[in-house]
Amino acid sequence: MKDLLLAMKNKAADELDEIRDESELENARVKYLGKKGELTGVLRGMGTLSPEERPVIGALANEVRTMIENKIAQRKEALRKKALSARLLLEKVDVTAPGVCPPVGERHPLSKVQDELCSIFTSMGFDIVEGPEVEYDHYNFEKLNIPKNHPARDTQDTFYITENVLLRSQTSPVQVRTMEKQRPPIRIISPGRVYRSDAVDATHSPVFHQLEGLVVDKGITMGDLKGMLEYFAKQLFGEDTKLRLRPHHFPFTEPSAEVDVSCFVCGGKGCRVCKGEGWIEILGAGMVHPNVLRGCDIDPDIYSGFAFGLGIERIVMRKYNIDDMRLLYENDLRFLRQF
Ligand code: 2U9
Repeated sequence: MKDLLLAMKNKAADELDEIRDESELENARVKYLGKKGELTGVLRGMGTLSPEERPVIGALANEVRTMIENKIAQRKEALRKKALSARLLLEKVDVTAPGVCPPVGERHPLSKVQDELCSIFTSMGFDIVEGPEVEYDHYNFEKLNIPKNHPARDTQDTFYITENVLLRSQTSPVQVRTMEKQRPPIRIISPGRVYRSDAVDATHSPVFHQLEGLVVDKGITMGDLKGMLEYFAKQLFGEDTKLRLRPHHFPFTEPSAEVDVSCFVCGGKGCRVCKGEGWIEILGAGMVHPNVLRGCDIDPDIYSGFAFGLGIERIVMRKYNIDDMRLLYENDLRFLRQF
């Protein structure tokens, strides 16, 4: 029996050394140590041994078992290490390889200019207020002194959802809603998307962006409007910019004016950008019509206010000398990357 065990010890050691994967290792474990394994078989035969032989053979059998168990554990660890280094070799990462640069986007020129306008006005203490693009006729027209059949409805024709619900043609309803909710002093701007029933051409789009402003308080005058707009124009177009107000008519302001800045390219001498005029129109403005104030329960004998409105596309086109508005909506990266 002793010879049998010693032979098993050598055979198992040789066999285990040769093993290449974990399933073979498991087979070998069952073969030697399993219930029907070779070593178990030998141990079963120990009943036939004399009392003197039994402890000697018992100790040897334990030695063989420990050797096999240790060998299996060693082989297991060796196989695990081998598999890991094979995987590492296969999956190795070259940290010095140049990275793949993801394409990085750019802010759209319309967004850049809208942000710039907002930061100029917030630096003057204006709050930014937004409102719905789907509006009631009541807020878009009636409250702004544009009753049904008023000729101004033609120039601001928009898209109707029902007879009284439409896509706003200006951001002014946001200011009306604010005046209804809030008592003066009011100092707000409302940037946003507006809609008009216009055919697409180089200077028109049925969807465009406006920024309007409103100040209402006691003692607000046209002088305040002009001073504020002068500061705004210098911030946007440069310190040397001059301002010119031409009389105009809007139903919601009285008096009203169209506002020009001196050409920021030629300084006023006349060039291709200002088409020889020396001046460039940038916005409309005026003193809030007493009917508009009254409609929001603000007494025009106590309070007065000014308002202004500008088309953001128009400012972008002036600022970057773009001659076709459609370029702003086509999203051609060759165009957009220039700004
Ligand atoms: C309230 C009262 C008055 C807003 C104003 C303009 C003048 C103006 C145009 C510029 C180009 C619209 O985008 S555009 O076509 N806007 O000229 N907007 S005053 O007046 C208001 C607004 C709200 C309660």
